[in-house]
Amino acid sequence: MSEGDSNPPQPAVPEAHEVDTYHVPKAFFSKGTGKAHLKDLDHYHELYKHSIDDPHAFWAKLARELLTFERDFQTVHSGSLTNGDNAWFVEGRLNASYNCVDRHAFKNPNKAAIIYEADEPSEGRTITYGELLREVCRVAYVLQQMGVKKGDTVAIYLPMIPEAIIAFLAITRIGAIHSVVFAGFSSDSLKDRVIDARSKVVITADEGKRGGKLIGTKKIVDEALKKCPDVKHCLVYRRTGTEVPWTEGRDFWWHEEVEKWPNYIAPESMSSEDPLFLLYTSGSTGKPKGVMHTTAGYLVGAAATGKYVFDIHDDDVFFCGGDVGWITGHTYVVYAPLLLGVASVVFEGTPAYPNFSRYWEVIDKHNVSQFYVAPTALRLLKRAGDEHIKSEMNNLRVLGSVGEPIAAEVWKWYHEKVGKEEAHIVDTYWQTETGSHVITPLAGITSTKPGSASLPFFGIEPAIIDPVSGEELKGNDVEGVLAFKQPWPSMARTVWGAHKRYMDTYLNVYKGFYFTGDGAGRDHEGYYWIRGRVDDGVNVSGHRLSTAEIEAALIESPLVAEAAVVGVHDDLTGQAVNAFVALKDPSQDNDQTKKDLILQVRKSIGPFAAPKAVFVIPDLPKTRSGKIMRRILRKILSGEEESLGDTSTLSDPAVVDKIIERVHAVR
Ligand code: 6R9
Repeated sequence: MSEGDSNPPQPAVPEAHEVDTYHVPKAFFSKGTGKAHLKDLDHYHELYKHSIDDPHAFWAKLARELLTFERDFQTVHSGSLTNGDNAWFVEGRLNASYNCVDRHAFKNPNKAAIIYEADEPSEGRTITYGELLREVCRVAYVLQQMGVKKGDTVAIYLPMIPEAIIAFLAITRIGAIHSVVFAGFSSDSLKDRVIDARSKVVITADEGKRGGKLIGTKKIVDEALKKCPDVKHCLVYRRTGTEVPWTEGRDFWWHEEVEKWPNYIAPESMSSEDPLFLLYTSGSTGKPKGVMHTTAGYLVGAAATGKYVFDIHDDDVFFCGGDVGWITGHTYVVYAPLLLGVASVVFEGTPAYPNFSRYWEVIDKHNVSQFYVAPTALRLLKRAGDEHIKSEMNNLRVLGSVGEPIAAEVWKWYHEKVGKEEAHIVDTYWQTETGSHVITPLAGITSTKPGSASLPFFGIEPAIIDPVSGEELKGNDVEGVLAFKQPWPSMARTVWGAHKRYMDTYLNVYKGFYFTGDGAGRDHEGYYWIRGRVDDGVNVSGHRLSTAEIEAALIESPLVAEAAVVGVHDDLTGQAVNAFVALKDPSQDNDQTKKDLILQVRKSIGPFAAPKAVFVIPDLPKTRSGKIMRRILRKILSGEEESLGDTSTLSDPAVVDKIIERVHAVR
């Protein structure tokens, strides 16, 4: 963080009288079992205090309650935030797929595990826990036959189909590590992630189907694998049946391979701290970070938040609209619902296909009790008009929000129109690195304020830190950056192959604390308000991107001398990517160049990262030490030219007027 790169100041914590407090709707208790897992807010406070005062006793009890360990642990936690060597449930042994599948399959083989809602509403199917066990075992066998061993990494590049979940669980069953790459990423991004993770096998599909459109999934994989000589095998699920290019000896059809193997394979015994998965997330430099989670701690976090935040009970049907390519899908499409033995809706499509009623129809059709989605989808649906909400959604008792701050008016719309004032809204704040929710209301328990993620989850001890002095700001009514004072079970343990980067990004910024990278305020009642990233992150439709990564993609073009990317407010996507480029040859400044540059980012990272606008400027605003002052670009874009602040530190202050001129000319 530096003067040049910090985000604009965020609005102060709203005054008490400006904010409405919402209590748990009465109707919440007339649905489901009629009771939340906790008694009331006092019960939360009591448990929370226990979780902070005696985390060992608290987590030991919860871990034993929620997970099945094949060998019990003696040491609940060792290590520290200062040393970056945290380990949980140390001597324990367990297997993730056993915990998600076997134990439910033995008890309730006919219970629904996955409800597949295909892109076309008429397709789709339900998979029971008994079936899931057989499918997972057969794919586990296939992977084993391909030479995948305990500790190896396997990449998943799949659309939102049940086979994605089967793949997760098959990999963990044999003790391998999954590394899912969101199927919207380009072949270049896939290649980088496959190489960094040293994945041996890639699991993919012939094509994807989303919003009525086909996506050439296998083609993208083929392109990536040209530069991944270490990938020996590619397992391909037939989703659409189209002809795809085939590399003999490397590519194998899923349906042909699984037929060869038996329906049961014993789960590999894993140590609590064995890696469970890698998931790449944007860093403040161009290179994505392979965030590593381990087995027991992550699973305890997923199950505990599933139980208390979403108030999941045995007969619930849980629908998380997030993609398995992001952490939200990992924890809340796959692990939380399956660990708790309930049905998880796997939705292949989009909220707009075949029309804007799709989510609501899915909720009715499957009697969904908890629905979880990002505000960007809600903004789209709110804008589409309330006439699309014809469904009754009678069983709905919890509505979750994730990925970015939710504006009060969207929150209220969610509450009134979707929830019909009968469902409890939980605005859940967390990150890829935290593994599961860290600041969040508990469904059925916590009174909420639109726009606030409310109170810390068990074991999370937040600190608001003054970014200038580095001192913790005690008491209420404070504003600063958000950090955590104690380790918690589901925190990431390292960045794959780059532990120093892990330490420098999260644990060395404020010694003894975990630094989230977000600005936040704590109001007069101790409620937390997340302000957004203070680093170079941009949040587009709930996708976390780094400006550095997009800049790196732009600079790959031979036309570009320098590039600066900023996120600016966008009504629909939350933030939008705007790119400023200085060209090597100024005569190339034309529409085609701009189109090419947008294409360049699409190709290099993925369509979701494409700049909404590209501005060609003579030079970037830079300090004398060469630091790009993105703050100035952000202000110009948001029409705040009058309050650019001190520009005298720029190496060429005259450049500012030229940029303003350019931005105006384009608009
Ligand atoms: C789960 C997920 C993490 C970043 C995080 C913050 C933003 C997430 C939020 C939220 C405000 C919420 N964020 N949830 N901001 N309110 N409820 O999104 O993980 O992709 O790693 O992004 O998203 O800025 O630091 P990830």
